[in-house]
Amino acid sequence: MGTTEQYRLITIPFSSYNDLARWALGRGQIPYRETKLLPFFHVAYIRWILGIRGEQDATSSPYSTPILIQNRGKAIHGSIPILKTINEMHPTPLLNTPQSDTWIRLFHDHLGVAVRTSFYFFAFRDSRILWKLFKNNVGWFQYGLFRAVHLVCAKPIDSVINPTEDTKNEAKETMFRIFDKVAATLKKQPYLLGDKLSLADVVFACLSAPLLGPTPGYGAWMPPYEEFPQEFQTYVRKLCAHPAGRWARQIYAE
Ligand SMILES: N[C@@H](CCC(=O)N[C@@H](CS)C(=O)NCC(=O)O)C(=O)O
Repeated sequence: MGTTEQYRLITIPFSSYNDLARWALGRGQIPYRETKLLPFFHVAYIRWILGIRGEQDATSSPYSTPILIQNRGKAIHGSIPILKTINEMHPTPLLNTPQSDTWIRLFHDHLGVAVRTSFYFFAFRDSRILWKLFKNNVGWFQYGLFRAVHLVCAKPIDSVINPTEDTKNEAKETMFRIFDKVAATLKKQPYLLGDKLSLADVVFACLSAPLLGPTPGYGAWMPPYEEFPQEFQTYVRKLCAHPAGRWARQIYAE
């Protein structure tokens, strides 16, 4: 990778899809600047200031984050394309790639969404947690603007960003179903694809991180778990104690 290349990462900072991109850049030792955006503002910024529109997929809009922009203007849209590009561009591949796609699809399409839904359900419902999360992750101007807009349009904003009780319950089931599947595979081998670390392992560990904390090294400020309701605390304790959760924490720490 050329040393003159400058990289800029556009994020909604607390999302684990974005942490996956940060992980890849860190692992590839690629210096970058992060532009951190709050939900809704990300659409305006990506669409009208950057003029970028990505592919819509099952889990997000055409303006979803992360987006990696190179100084020549090329934009890579999406956590998995960013991870794969960095892996391939590096002089020696960082990770094994063969046959990881089935796992990666499962984690990207289902695990990441279940983590996002679970975390946002509990964090966004409690305004003290929500405002702390926003305040500690972006600059004062963006935070103040969001609060001002929220004063006038709280209802429509909350109806878009707050998951429902039903989707939260489905997300919890998905989490344990995927954790059980991962743990069953790890009974036979140390990593998901055999005896070497692969992209699939990293995607699992990074996308799960917000529910396996505190995870030192997470690239955004996250509210302490003690401030969340009991239901959330019991849920994350179970995930952390699950064999797949213990294994993911190890991978994440490496
Ligand atoms: N397919 C995307 C999913 C990422 C994703 O869901 N990002 C969320 C983070 S909260 C997002 O930006 N959502 C806003 C949107 O879809 O406009 C990827 O892998 O990067």
